[in-house]
Amino acid sequence: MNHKFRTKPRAPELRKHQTALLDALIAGDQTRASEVIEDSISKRWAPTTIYIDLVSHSMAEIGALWHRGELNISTEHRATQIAFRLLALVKHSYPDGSKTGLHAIVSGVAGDTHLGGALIFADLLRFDGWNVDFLGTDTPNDAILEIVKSNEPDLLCLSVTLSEQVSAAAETIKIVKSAAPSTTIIVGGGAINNNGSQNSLETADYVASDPVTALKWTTERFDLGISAKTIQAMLTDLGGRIQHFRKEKGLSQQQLATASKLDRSYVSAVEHGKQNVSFATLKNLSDALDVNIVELIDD
Ligand code: B12
Repeated sequence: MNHKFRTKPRAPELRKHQTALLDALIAGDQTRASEVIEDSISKRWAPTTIYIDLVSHSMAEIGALWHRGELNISTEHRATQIAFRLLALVKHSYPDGSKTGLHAIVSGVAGDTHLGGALIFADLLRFDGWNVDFLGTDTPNDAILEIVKSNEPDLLCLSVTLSEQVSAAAETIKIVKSAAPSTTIIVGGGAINNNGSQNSLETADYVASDPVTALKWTTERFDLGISAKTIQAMLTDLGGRIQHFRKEKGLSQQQLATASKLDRSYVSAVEHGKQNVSFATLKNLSDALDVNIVELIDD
């Protein structure tokens, strides 16, 4: 995944954030909920961790509490609206990935009014450099077909939450595959967890409940792995990451250059992706920035 923030929290720290977020959402405390998310952003947790292990996890807990009658509908609705704002906060705090030139359409199927899952998958594709049209929820089949025919996307992603909505997804796949057979279709969402629901979706190219697995699949299917990247694109991304960490530490280019025994002009060229740096230089830079070398090169 092409972004500059990729640390993984330890299990106890993640649990602490999960509890704090759930409490804030139940209390309807937007400020406290945002603080939890801002803290994880400041710790450079990967967007997938924040989206899935924090926000999505809390929404599932809220759903379970509501289902058991331990939470009323207004509290669930309020928590959901806060959660959407949190997702927007995460989205705007992380850069989109380098452009792949590929286009995806993401939508909830007809009858499904659950927005969160589709929204998360749309954002994760954007972080991977996809150009995404996000249609929201409950999109009728003919509307999906119309936009597929006019925009000819590389990928159509359908989100389906309830098992009774799986037939709507199957119908969408049928009409899209007959009108635009080259469109790759992925189906995901809560309904996919229910055993057996996949059978009627066998004409989809990929069916997954876990968005990270689905992203990995798209990377392979569209050959977007590291080997597909040019050296220039890799150097540009490396330079961007070095600049990000330098600014985060409040260092000038001169200060970083001095600390890593380099010229200021060399550091400037590195940050602009104009230097094919050696491993030794990279080691000096990572030491001076006090970050793991992997964080500089990992895509
Ligand atoms: C908020 C909410 C609502 C809101 C939705 C508001 C909105 N604008 O989104 C409202 C109040 C409208 C609602 C309505 C209903 N809901 Co509701 N809802 C929820 C709740 C609490 C949170 C949903 C959410 O945002 N989750 C967070 C997202 C991120 O999770 P997610 O959708 O599962 O998505 C993840 C994965 O599935 C996956 N994914 C999702 N889409 C895609 C797509 C692709 C391509 C891929 C690869 C992956 C992927 O990635 C996401 C991240 O991990 C859930 C609880 C839960 N477990 O989620 C119940 C829940 C989904 N709802 C439920 C029910 C029963 C209903 C109603 C039938 C209630 C009713 N009697 O009216 C209606 C049905 C409405 C409809 N026709 O769709 C049940 C479903 C049970 C089931 N499996 O059948 C749940 C699980 C609650 C529960 N524990 O019982 N709901």
